[in-house]
Amino acid sequence: MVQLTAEEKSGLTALWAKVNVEEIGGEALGRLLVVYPWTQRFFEHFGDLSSADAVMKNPKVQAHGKKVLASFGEGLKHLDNLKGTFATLSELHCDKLHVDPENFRLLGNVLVVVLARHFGKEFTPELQTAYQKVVAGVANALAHKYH
Ligand code: HEG
Repeated sequence: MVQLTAEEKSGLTALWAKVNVEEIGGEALGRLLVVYPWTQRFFEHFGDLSSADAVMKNPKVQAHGKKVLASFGEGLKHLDNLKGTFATLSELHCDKLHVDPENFRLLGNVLVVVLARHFGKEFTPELQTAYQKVVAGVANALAHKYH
């Protein structure tokens, strides 16, 4: 459950309209793989991840980051039903991909850092709190079907 005021919701949505999903998604996933290198084990089939530079420039990392962030953006449209929205993806990450759900939290936090870096002062403390709530809610929803 994500508890947001009407102001937080409108702020989130307004900022999201300015997010370049390809750029921010690629950077967030790339930074996850660089900062927490053990997460690379899920992406060994993506090719060269041998250095930070290689990770950040890897086209498969970029493309997958875009896909992940687009999916996250769908969640923003369904803030009152994140568990339902992410149920199928939760099953996929658990049963087929075997991704430890802790990684959803790590990625969420990296995403907040990347947004802060891109938007500077526009990413006010209030917006940051709102985004922190949402990434926590999405991570929780993605972990919901784990058994
Ligand atoms: Mg996941 C595939 C969404 C975090 C590892 N992820 C996918 C797909 C989506 C998605 C939409 C494609 C599913 C399909 O093909 O049907 N992922 C998604 C979200 C979030 C997330 C919304 C968190 C916000 N994923 C995540 C994390 C990891 C991970 C943290 C691992 C550290 N995802 C992962 C892998 C695949 C997907 C290994 C398959 C990639 C491939 O081989 O193409």
